[in-house]
Amino acid sequence: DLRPIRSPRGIPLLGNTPQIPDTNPVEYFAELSKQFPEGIYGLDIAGIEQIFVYDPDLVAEVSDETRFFKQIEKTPLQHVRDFAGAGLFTAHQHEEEWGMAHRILLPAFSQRAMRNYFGQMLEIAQNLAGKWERKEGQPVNITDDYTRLTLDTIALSGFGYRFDSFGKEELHPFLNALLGALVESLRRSQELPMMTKLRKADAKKYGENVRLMQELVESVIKERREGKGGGEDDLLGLMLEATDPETGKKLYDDNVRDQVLTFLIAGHETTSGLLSFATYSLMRNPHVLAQAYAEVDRLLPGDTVPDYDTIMQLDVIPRILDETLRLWAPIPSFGKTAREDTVIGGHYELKKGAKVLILEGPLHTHPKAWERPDEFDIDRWLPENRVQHHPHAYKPFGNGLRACIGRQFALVEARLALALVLQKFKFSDTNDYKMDPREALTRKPGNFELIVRRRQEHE
Ligand code: MNH
Repeated sequence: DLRPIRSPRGIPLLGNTPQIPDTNPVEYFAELSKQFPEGIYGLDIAGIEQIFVYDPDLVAEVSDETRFFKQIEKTPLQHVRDFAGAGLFTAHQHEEEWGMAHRILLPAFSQRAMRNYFGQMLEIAQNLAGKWERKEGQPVNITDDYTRLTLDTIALSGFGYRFDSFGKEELHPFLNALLGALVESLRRSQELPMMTKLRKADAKKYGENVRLMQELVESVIKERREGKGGGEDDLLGLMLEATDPETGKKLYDDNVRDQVLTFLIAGHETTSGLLSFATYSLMRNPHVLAQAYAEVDRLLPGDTVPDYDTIMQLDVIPRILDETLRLWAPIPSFGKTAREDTVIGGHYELKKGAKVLILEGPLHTHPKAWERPDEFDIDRWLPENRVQHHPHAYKPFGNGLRACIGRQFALVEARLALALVLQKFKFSDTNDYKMDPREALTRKPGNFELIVRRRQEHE
């Protein structure tokens, strides 16, 4: 019983391309999903048929790695590859570089390995707290400060490199270059190549942004080669020295450059978004905020300095993070490609090479899998409730072999940052912030400002 994959009506030759907004395309895709309750629809974007999937049972099939894989060519990631090269995130599955780096770096991301990064994570979290203490009673841009936190944290713990972002008023030029490059690469993936060729000034700016990022990375590597900063067993140490157990080879020099850039990007953008959306969600859910305050006051009374074991004992804060990742996944979609002709859900025919995008927003709120889907309810994540979840209705870290390698790192860092911030501060939202998500590969709240104040005893 084959059924067609439905689509909104497009225009001859151009298909659906003109309908797709330049800003926040994934938000638009999520909005469209409401017209297709069957959990799947298609769009013709710049000549490529793109299938969107968000029914948990369809996602379960697309998560089967014998049938689907992560493809880079002819997806938005082919443009991200302009600057991230054969780094883990944008490497082709068949490329030798992916397997080598994956095997070399995986042990550095195990739960056990997290203890080694804790000192650096704490140092940077304390820099954030120090800044907010100096800002007493003033509005701070929450998202920008979490971006400073996560960028400084991955750079210091991964590469022994200090951005010192909290010492400066302006965001580091690396971040502007990254944003510019991400926006341009996303735009290229949504237009016909002939349109890209016409935008000469944008191409020049793109080249400059990419060069700025690569030069920074080269200076990080150079510092290490000259014996400055960091230990031998951090990420950069492994990238430069470790041999892959399977091939017996070390990573190639230009691949080290691609990996460092990849980790500087992938290692901060998303965690910053997570912390920002979590803070926003706490402001909107005072009863959850109260639970979080009670937890930090119990485990970290007064100005107790958090240690790793205490952070791992937290219970409310991790559930806040889980629920935030459900409603505000920082990477709102990820793509998979059919290895062969196949049928999903018993009805929908996909040809070999068919491109599927999993839409996390609609998946994470699908009524088949979630009760009161729009409610921020951290009790879904109590152990006794967790076991009842649909196994494929929650994918904030992607799926399978190409799922996020930095998950534990992100979660330890975010637990610590949120615990320290809640131990010391209260927020007030005098401007009545309205959520304004901004997509650039990942999404974060735009212009999210709150007033920060030091908490007093019994507040
Ligand atoms: Mn992360 C892949 C989400 C934090 C490094 N990450 C992915 C994917 C998702 C994702 C989704 C899969 C994308 C795809 O299929 O195309 N990552 C997150 C989220 C957070 C996060 C939601 C924080 C919250 N990621 C981090 C951190 C690091 C990191 C922190 C590094 C320290 N992530 C990666 C890398 C990959 C990845 C590297 C690519 C892995 C691979 O393909 O082998």
